[in-house]
Amino acid sequence: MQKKQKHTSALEEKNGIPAPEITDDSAISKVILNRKKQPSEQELIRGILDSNITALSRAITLVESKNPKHLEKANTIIKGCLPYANNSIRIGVTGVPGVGKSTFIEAIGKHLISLDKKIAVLAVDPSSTITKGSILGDKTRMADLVKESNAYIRPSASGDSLGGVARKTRETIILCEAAGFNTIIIETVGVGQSETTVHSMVDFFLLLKLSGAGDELQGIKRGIIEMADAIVINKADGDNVKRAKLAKVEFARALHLYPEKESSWSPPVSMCSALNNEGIEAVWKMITKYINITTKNNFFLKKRQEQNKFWLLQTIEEQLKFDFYNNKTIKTELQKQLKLIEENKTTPFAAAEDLLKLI
Ligand SMILES: Nc1nc2c(ncn2[C@@H]2O[C@H](COP(=O)(O)OP(=O)(O)OP(=O)(O)O)[C@@H](O)[C@H]2O)c(=O)[nH]1
Ligand SMILES: [Mg+2]
Repeated sequence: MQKKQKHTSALEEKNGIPAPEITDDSAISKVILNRKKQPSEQELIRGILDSNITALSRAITLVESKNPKHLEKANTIIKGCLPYANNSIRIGVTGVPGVGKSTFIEAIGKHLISLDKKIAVLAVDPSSTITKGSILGDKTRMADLVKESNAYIRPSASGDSLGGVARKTRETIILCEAAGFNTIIIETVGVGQSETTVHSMVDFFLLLKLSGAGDELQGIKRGIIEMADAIVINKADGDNVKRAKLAKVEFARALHLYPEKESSWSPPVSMCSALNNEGIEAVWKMITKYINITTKNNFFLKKRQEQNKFWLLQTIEEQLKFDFYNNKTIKTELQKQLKLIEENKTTPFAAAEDLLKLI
């Protein structure tokens, strides 16, 4: 009750936007919870601002939909929620399949809940764009977190392109923040392009590593190390502790070779056992330290602004591509040009030029 009043007055005070005109609380919840009825955009906005999880989930489903009508609704909801977004710490967790990302997120998530935080866990999963599966699909690795009322776990959206999935995730972050989740954790597999995408939407980017796989520095993409704000060696338990310590030294040495970051933060290397809940608190302390330092030197805000600019351009690109490939004339002409290419009657460049001239 108190929360809603805060929302309403903040909205009106800050932006002069009138709050959604709904007065009867029980009616709203009933409408939202009644799955047969489609709640209006205003009802969903109000529900989200009231931290109603059903409203949040329904809004995210609209964001993820391919139906243009749903997307229009989703846009209205996002706009309505935007004044309340931004007030969170966004953390990206990456690492190869099986490194323990989900286990780690569950462990740190539980710690955060003990600190009275509200956390939302999302995923960007490049494989799901192909298989329509999801790395958080079964939620089995977060069995405890799922039960917490202060945690919201949303399996990754599927889509035709990473760009599309990324956009949906960005919008989902906004909705979760408006619903009062103040810590957003995004899991992504450290293969392909997804980590670059996630890096561009979080404040802190954490790379989980394993030890004991031969030469520690082999097979690590330089780019990911460069993006990392911290490297945490997971599964530092049992027989593995010694190797984990060695890996820690190796990684610290490797990180030393990179130039100082604009944030003036030197990415540290630490160890943990997500399974045994060891070293998790220390990771959170480290993230807090990062937030403090970068808030003071203004890098935190600057990074978010840069990310917003990047996303503006990214969205334009996605939209142009979408409009292009869904244009009827283009669709027909594209088939013709593909055939001509098969028959060696044109070059890819000439074909592209011809097609682009059509718009
Ligand atoms: N010994 C040990 N095992 C762990 C630890 N963390 C995770 N595991 C195990 O490693 C396996 C993979 O863990 P997940 O958390 O699913 O790994 P993930 O990185 O999320 O995997 P994907 O989502 O498939 O990319 C599971 O069997 C976990 O129990 C740890 O700290 N120590
Ligand atoms: Mg996982």
